[in-house]
Amino acid sequence: MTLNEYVTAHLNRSIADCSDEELYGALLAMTQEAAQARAGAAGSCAAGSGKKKLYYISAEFLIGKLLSNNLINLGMYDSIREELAACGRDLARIEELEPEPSLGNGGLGRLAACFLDSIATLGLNGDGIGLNYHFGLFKQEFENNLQQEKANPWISSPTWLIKRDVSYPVHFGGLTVKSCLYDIAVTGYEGRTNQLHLFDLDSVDEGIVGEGISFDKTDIEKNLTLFLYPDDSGEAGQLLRIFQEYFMVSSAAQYILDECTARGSDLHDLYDYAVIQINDTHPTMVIPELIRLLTERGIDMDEAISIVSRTCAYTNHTILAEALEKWPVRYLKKAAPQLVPVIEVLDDRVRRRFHDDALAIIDREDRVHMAHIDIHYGFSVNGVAHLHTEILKSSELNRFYQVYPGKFNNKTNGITFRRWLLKCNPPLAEWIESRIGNGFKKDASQLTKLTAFLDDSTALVDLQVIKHRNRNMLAAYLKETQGIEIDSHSILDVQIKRLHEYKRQQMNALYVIHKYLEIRRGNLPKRPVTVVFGAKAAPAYATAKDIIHLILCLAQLVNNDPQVSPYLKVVMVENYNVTLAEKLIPACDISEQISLASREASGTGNMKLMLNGAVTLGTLDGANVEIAQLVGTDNIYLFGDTSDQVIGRYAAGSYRARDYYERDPALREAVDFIVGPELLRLGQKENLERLREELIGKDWFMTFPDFGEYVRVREKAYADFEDRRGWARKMLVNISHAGYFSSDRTVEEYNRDIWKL
Ligand code: 26Q
Repeated sequence: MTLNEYVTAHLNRSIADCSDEELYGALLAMTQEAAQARAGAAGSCAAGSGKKKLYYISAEFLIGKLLSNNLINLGMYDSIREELAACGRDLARIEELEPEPSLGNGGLGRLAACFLDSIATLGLNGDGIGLNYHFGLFKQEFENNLQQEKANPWISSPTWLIKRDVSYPVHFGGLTVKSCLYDIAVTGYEGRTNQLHLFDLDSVDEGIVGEGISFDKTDIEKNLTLFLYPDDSGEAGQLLRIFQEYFMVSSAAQYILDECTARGSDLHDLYDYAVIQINDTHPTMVIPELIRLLTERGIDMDEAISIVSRTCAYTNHTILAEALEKWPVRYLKKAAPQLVPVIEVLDDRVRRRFHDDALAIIDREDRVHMAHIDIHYGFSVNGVAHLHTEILKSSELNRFYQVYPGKFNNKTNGITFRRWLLKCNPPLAEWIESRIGNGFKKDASQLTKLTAFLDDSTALVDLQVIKHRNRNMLAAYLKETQGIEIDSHSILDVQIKRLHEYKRQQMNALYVIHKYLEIRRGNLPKRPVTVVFGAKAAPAYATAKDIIHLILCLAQLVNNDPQVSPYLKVVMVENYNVTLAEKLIPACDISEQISLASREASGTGNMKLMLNGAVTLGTLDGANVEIAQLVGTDNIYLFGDTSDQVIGRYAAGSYRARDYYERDPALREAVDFIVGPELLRLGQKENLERLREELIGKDWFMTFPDFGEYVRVREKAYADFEDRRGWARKMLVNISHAGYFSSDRTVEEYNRDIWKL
């Protein structure tokens, strides 16, 4: 059916007479119908027709806008766009009307979304299960150079959410609620349609949200699914987080048991019908909850533990000790008292078997180590990049690796090329197709065919033209939506990711200060540089917010300095999200991946940027290591201490930031500038002084030892950029070798080694 036939039938009007809102509604409904038709179509699940099904449970699914993505995956995009264009209508404008579901923070949630796309594309039988947060992650606004958090309502009519007639009781201590379920169709590219199941609670009341994102943290029936990661610095916030997690996994466990029973399982063989991938520790309670439910249904404890242990697999996304969940037993007793005896049994067995505190589930301070439950009572433990998995095995989880070597495996992350190339960068996708055909859309490894053009002058010029066009598109978009002007002839140097000290946005900011001072001293760059930041800071993370404050003050200073602004511009985009990422990534020249070596589990922005022809400036951390191996050292800018050096320095406890500060005048100058008169005039003394103190007194993520080399290598990259042909060649090498980072490859490996669907 054409769009015109659809609107004629449903609205009794032609395209030309419809508003953009009406067209959006019609397209959403049409797409939803097409997706559901495919979900029901016989034979659509060739590769996934076995009886086992995957359940990917995650507290986050950062899916992004769905209209264009679904149109592409359903094969309707080109015809709809042309049909609209023929009536003088613009699909891109219509897409602007779609709110972005903000059901994730960053990498972990976006990975889950990429996996759903690949699972459906590969025809695998697998659904996602999570929560339907009404306001998702907060919306970021800048006021007086400070981050403010605002509620971010994204659920409005028309919506992709389809209410299902499914409900489960969830028992909290002293309170029983009934979950309800919404589904979002997940359309694979020329593949099958799976589902994202999002549990919610009818009694949740959006009206209780006051100023910013404040609300009564104790009124569980009204607040349970309001926000993703409410400020969890205080006890009430942490408790709410546990209530959310238990609500999610109890609903999920009941749903899975029902579905498997309906498909023929007698529950003794649950592992033949279900494999549950636990995305970080947030859904860990699904393990004790399933054990509890199986025993309730008449299976004895020993067997229940064994069944569940053969069903669940765990993915670790971090080595930061402070990010590993450890919940006081006291909290669990409040949120999910019925799980506590089960967890005690699990702990007791571990203690009797190993006699080792380091492997225990409940520690001496009565805290439950969630990851330990996953490792003992799951059959697989995977890291998300080669280096990360090796570090888990050799240090962070070494004791576990010694007792369960066979459980550990690596699955280097990936990204879906449908969204991160076809959707976000049509000019590049079309150019690639014109050179190597369209096989790369389903088999990303075919991108290596592009290496045939490494010495083809026309190809290299084409790439520069495409990049320039994308920078123009970005400039227009930022001007229109945020009032920000950028020079599309400048080098676009981009750092976009959650704000965290280990990711070291503060080191990038120190470079900006250094560059600013150099320009003021008359050392002018050959070509202007635009430094772009995009990042949200967790509401209770003071240092992260101080770093945002510094960057915003710097932007104000630099951009208004007539001596400097022709050469240097600093942009911090407001409310960085998937939608903005899709605009920034195709335009970027230099991809900042500068985490402290050993701390970034993988990174996935690094892959998206590489795929779109940006060259990485980074440390040997996470998946950067694998990027470097693929492109070779001529096509990536590496600097900084190695992970072994960093781990050694942490172990020795020998790092003293102040020594570097005292020894290195250029560093000292940049650090002191944070509290110099120029910035104090624009910012808050308290925040800026606190940040400088944090750096000199602690610098826990060791920016100072890497700073000098970072500056030198960054300057080298800028100098190399002037060899336009040489740079285009680097771009092409990066694009050609990005195929490895397709999430289709990652998901195939999960299926081969873990899920076995
Ligand atoms: C934990 C406890 C209480 C409240 C919140 C949390 C919490 C929330 C979010 C802990 C961690 C996260 C998010 C982690 C995350 O995004 N990790 C990233 O995962 C990516 C996908 O594997 C990797 O590429 C990144 O390296 C990793 O940082």
